Amino acid sequence: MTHARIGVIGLAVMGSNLARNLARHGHPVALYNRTTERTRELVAQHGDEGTFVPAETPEEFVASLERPRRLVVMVKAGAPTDAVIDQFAALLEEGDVIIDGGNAHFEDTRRREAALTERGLHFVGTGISGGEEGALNGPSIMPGGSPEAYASLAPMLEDIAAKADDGQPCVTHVGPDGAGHFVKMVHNGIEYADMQLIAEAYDLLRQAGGMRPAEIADVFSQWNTGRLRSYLVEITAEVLRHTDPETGQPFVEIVADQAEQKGTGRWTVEVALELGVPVTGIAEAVFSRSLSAHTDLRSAARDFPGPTPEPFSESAAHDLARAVEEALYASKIVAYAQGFHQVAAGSAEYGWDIDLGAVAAIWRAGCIIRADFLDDIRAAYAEDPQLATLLAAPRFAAAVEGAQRAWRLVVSLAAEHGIPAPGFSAALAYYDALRADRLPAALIQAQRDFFGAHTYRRTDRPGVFHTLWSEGRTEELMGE
Ligand code: NBP
Repeated sequence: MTHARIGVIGLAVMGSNLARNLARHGHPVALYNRTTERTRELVAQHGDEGTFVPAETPEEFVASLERPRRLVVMVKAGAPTDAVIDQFAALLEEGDVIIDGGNAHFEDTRRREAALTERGLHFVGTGISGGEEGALNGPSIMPGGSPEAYASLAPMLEDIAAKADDGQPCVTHVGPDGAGHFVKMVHNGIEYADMQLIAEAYDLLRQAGGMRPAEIADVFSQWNTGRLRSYLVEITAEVLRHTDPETGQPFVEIVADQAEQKGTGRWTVEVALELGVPVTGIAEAVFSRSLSAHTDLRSAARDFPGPTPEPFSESAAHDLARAVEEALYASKIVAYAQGFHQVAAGSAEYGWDIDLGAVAAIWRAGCIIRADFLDDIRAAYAEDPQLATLLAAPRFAAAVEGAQRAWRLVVSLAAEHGIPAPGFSAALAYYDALRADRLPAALIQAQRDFFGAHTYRRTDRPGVFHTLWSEGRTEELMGE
C-alpha cells in the first residue's frame, strides 16, 4: 500500500485544489471527504497529476498516512471543523499533526490547539489566502502552532506556496497557537481597507472627474505600472473595462451597489477594539459595506440636500487623477500601518513574537493583497525591526510628505462635491492625529473628571488629579 506524506480532509474547492497542488509537487496525498463522490471525482478528473491515495472511511484515511501523520482539514469553518477534528483526533497517535487550513477565528484555534496539545497532538491553525486559484497554483500560507510541527511541514508548504519575485516561498512560521489565523484575519481586514480605498478613488474620478469606467480603467492600468502595482489595482482595471454583455453598459454600473461581507473584516475590527488598536481604515471599510447594504436608510435619505459643484474640465480631470493617485497611496500606507500595528499588538498580547517583516514578506505573492508595496514594508522592517509605526519608516514618511498636499486636496474636494470618501478622510485624520502636538483628548479627560470623577494627569507635574468642580479646588490623589 502506498503511504501518503500528507492527507487532505474536505475536498470542496479549496481542499481539492490544495491536494492537487501538493500532488503536483510530488507529495503523495491521501484524500477523504464526507461525501465520497467528491473524492472519486477528484481522482477521476485529476488522478494523473500526481499520487493520490483516496479513502472512503476516516480509518482507511488515517491508515494510509506515513508517521507522524499530517492531516490538513479544509472543511467549513466553525462547527464542521470541530466535528472533523474530534472525529480524526480519536484515531491519531502522539506526535501526529492536524492542520486547519480553514478560515477559523484565532480564538477557536487557540482553544483547539490547547485541547489537542493535552492529547499529545500538534495543531497547526493555518491561514491560507489566494482563493481557489491560489490553493492550486500557490497561496500565501500563514501557519501557527508549535515550531516542531512547522518543521515537519515546512518542506511541503514551501513547495506549494506562492513564490515572491526574489524566489522566496510565501510561507513562514508566524508564531505559536493562533498566530497564523490572527495574521490571516488582519490580512483580510487590510484587504477590506484596500478595496474601500480603491473604490473611493474610482468614485471620485467617476463623480467629480466625470470620467467613464473605461477611462478610469486606463488610469488604474497606468497606476499599476507604478508604486501602486498590485493584484487589486490590476483586477480593478479589468473589472472597469468589462462591458455587460446583456445591456452593453459598463459592467460596474449594472452591479447593485450593496456590498456583502463574510465576517473576517468584522472580526478584525472587533479584535482591534478589544486590543485598543485604532484600525480606522478597516473599520470604515467594514461600516461602508454595512451602510451600502442599508437600502432602507439610503432611500429615506435620497432627497437630503447636497452641494451642486461645477463639473470638471477634461484637463482638470487629468490633474484629479494624479492627485487621487497620491491620496490613494498615502491612505494605503496608513491602512497598512494600522494593520501591522494590530499584528504587533496581538503578538504582544498573546506572546507570539511575530516577525512583522516576515509577515510582509509572505504577503508579497499568492494572497489577495499581494503587491510590490509589501516588499517595501518588508524592507522597512528589515531596516528597523523596532519601528513604532510604518509611517515612521523613512521611505513611507517621504512618500506621505510628498503626497500630502494632493491628499488634503482630494479629501476637501470630496467634501465639497458631497462624495463620501470615508477611507481617505479617516486615513488623513489618523495621520494628523498622530502628528498633532496636542489632541483634544485633554478636553475629554477634563469632561470625564467633571461628570464622573475619572481623574486626569497634568502636563506640568506627575501624579493623578481630580478637581472638586463645585469648589474649584484640585486634589492630588495618591497611587494610580
Ligand atoms: P466549504 O467551506 O464550502 O466547505 C465544504 C466542505 O466541508 C466539504 O468538503 C464538506 O463535505 C465539508 N463539510 C461540511 Br460543510 N460539514 C462537514 C462535516 N460536519 N463533516 C465533514 N465534512 C464537512 O469549502 P471551501 O470553500 O473549499 O473552503 C474550505 C475552508 O477553506 C473553509 O474553512 C473556508 O473558509 C476556507 N477558505 C476558503 C477560501 C475560498 O476562497 N473559498 C479561501 C481561503 C480559505 P461534503 O462534501 O460532504 O458536504
